[in-house]
Amino acid sequence: MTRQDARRGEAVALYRNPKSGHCHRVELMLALLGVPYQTVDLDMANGAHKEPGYLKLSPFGQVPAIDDNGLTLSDSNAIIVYLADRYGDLDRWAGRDALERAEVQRWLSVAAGEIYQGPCSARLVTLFGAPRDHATAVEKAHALFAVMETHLQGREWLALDRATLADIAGYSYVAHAPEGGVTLDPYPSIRSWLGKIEALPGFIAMARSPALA
Ligand SMILES: N[C@@H](CCC(=O)N[C@@H](CS)C(=O)NCC(=O)O)C(=O)O
Repeated sequence: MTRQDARRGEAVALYRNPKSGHCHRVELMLALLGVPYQTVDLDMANGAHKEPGYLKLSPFGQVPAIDDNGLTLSDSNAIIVYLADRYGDLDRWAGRDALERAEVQRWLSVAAGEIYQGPCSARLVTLFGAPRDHATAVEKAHALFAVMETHLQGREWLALDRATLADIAGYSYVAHAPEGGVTLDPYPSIRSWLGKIEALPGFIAMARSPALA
C-alpha cells in the first residue's frame, strides 16, 4: 500500500519496520484496542524513513509513525498514549489519579531509557549490525532485568493492578531480548509477566528472528 492509499482509508495507517519493537509496541496497542489499522512497511534500507514526505510525519526520520485520517504522530510512547485516549479508556490504560499516572509514566521512561539502551540496543547489533557495543548493551539488559525480576515478584503487571501502557511499552523488546543475545532463562517472573501480556484478548505477536541466547 502506498502512503496516499493509507491516508484515504478509514483505518489508522501505521508506518513501520516489521522487525522494530517500537513499531510492534504501537501495533500491539492498536490490536488490544481493536482499532482497524493498515501497516505501511518503509524501505528503510533505501532510506525511505529519511525522505522529505515521511519527515513531515516523523521529524527525526524514525519509525513508527501513524496517520489517523490526517492526524499524524510519531514516537511510539506518544502514539500509544494517543490511541488509549482516542480509542480506549485513558484512565484504565494510563492511571486514574496522580500516583497511578506517575507509576505508568515511570515505566514509559524505562522503555525509552533502560530498555532502549539494553535489550533493544543489543538486538540492533545482532539483527541490523548497528555500530554499538554489544557487550555493554547485554550488560545493561541484565542489570535492567534484575531490577524488573525483583519488581515483578508477587505482582502481575508492571505499574498497576491491571495491564496498562507500562506493560505495552515494555513488552516487545523484553520478549525479543534473546534475539539480541540476552537470555531470559534467569528471570521467571519476567517470563510469567510476558505470558500474561500474550494472553490478553487481541494480543498480536511480532515475528521472531532466530534466538541468539
Ligand atoms: N523514540 C522513538 C524511537 C524510535 C526508533 O528508534 N526507531 C528506529 C527503529 S526501531 C528507527 O527508526 N531508526 C532509524 C533512525 O533513527 O534513523 C520511538 O519511541 O518511537
